[in-house]
Amino acid sequence: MITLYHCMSARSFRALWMLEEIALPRELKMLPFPPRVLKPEYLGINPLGTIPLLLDGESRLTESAAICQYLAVKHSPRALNVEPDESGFADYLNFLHFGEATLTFPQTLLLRYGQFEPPERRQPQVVEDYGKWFLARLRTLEPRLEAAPFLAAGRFTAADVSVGYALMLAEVLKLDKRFTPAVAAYWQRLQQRPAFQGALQVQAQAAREQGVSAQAPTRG
Ligand SMILES: N[C@@H](CCC(=O)N[C@@H](CS)C(=O)NCC(=O)O)C(=O)O
Repeated sequence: MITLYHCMSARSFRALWMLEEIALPRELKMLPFPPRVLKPEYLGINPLGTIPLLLDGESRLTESAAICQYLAVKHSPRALNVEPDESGFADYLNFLHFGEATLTFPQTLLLRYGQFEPPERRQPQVVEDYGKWFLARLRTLEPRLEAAPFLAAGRFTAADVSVGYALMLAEVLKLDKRFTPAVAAYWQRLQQRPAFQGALQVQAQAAREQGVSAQAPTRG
């Protein structure tokens, strides 16, 4: 049985969305955010203190893009995964990692210096600069999404989950109004997926059942 440690709408949402797409049985353990402060015993399970943490037998993963890749390779060959012999394999790997490494990195600076730090430590210039930085990188997807509904191999894959989460976070950060047209349409398409909707419902229900605030810290 897979166990996923998750905070409301945080990067671990990528893993939860994947699990919903594949319909895999799993145990979902909700944590308050940030767990290293509000649930220090979690450091005994994950010394990094970060989420996601996915446990699957002997396997242990703490990187959301790696979890998407792991679940796709293991449980969704030729569907959510793109195989090395398929055209689109390189695009698939590239966008799977682009979602976290290139898109989500600047977003974390907006969260920290726009919302999480106490007012006297906030940095409006960082928020402005890295918001522009994020949107400039996102714009590189526009021609691709004008030509195809998804990022790789002509179908919805784990790469779309990875990038889709960055778009979800962009909405929280109120950057979605500045999406280019094909990116905005893509984001609408992704949100209509039953598994995306299912993941939102599952985390809300699990938060209620486990006594964790259903208010995502990133939605502040
Ligand atoms: N690159 C990692 C980053 C993991 C990460 O930093 N997660 C954040 C939540 S989105 C976290 O746990 N922050 C709490 C902390 O750093 O204490 C991934 O993609 O999963």
